[in-house]
Amino acid sequence: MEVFRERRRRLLDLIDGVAIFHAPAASLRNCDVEHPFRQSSDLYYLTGFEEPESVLVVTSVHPEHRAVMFVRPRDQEREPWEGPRPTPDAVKEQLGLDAAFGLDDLGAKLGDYLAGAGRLHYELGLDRAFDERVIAAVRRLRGRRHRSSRPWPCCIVHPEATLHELRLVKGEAEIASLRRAAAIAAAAHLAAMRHAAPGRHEYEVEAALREVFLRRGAARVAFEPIVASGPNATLLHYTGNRRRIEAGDLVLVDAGGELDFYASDVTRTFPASGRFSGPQRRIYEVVLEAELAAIAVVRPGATVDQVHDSALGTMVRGLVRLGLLQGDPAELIAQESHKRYCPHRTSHWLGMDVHDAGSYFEGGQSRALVPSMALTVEPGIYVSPADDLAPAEYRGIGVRIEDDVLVTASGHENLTQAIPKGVAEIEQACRR
Ligand SMILES: [Mn+2]
Repeated sequence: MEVFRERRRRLLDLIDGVAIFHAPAASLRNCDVEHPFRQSSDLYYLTGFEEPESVLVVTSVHPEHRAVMFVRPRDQEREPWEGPRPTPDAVKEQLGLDAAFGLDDLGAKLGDYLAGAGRLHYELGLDRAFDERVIAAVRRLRGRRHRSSRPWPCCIVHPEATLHELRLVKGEAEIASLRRAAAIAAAAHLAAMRHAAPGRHEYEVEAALREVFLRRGAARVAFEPIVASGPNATLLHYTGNRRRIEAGDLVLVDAGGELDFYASDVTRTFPASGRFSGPQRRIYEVVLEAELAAIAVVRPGATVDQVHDSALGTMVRGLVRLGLLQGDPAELIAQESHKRYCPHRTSHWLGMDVHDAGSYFEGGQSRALVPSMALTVEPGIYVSPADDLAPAEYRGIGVRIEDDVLVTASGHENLTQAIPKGVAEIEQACRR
């Protein structure tokens, strides 16, 4: 509980006014089956509370309260099915709040909490129905501006400017969770390398990944696993996972588990039959060189752009060397000719969300890294099977290599270092 209280205290230092965070409702999958519920990262970060539809109000303007929650009321009909819901009193006690109410009180009380706040910290657009309630409360306060001198929330600020700044720099407990999530990703990727073989299906490799994640205590995968064999590896977000793996295929596996609400996100690309072909190995070595060069840049003070530029420069020089691009590497990058083969950026923040909260720019400049940020490094080269301009031997090859990297005081720590990625290591791990 103390860690969540401390986070709310730190948020209060950043807000002047009121912040509202709310959990989604359980959502319908089909007929009367629901999607598994997963708490909102912002709400969990501040409370550790996992109930759907909960609303947290953090306020610096209320005379007595700083943190208040509204929770689903008890429901006699549902409880035999879902178990008892915690009462507001229990929630107040458990979470160390100043007050807690049933959600049915939200309409009446929201205006009271917003009154006097010149700023409302709230993420518009996540949930239109909830937006309506918040906007209605704001408009009612504005309607009183003739008779009340108290500020009303004329300014609505996205949490990127406040809470997400806190989430971007990880605390000790968060780093420990990221490490554990990285360790289960390592075990899962090794299992995938052992399972992938000509004649097996992509979904059988997916099953091997999921088995490790679940068995090692991940509540769920951090995102739908990608198991892309052969030409499927050139589709960036392929998640069909139905194809039969053929001899001579590369298999690209992009998968991570979510442990204690923290994600891992790792990609490895390996030969199904245990040995790279010549063209596969040449592309692979370019991507590997780029990934190592980019990781080497990660240290306090380096920018996200510098990490990306290091990877991209290495890949474009490699693509020229292999005859996939012709010309001066710097000019090719300036003209964006690389996008044919290297269409995506190199990094994203990693944390509770696999593409974690936090802005990538600061004062119009690429953001400088500071210790305890976590990011992925994941360059890739993808040659479409239909690319008539590419030498035939490279068509249909897709390679991405991705690790999870923590910025440390002296440089970086690769949290997923243990997963094979050198050519010889990979070939060995794939041979059963
Ligand atoms: Mn990623």
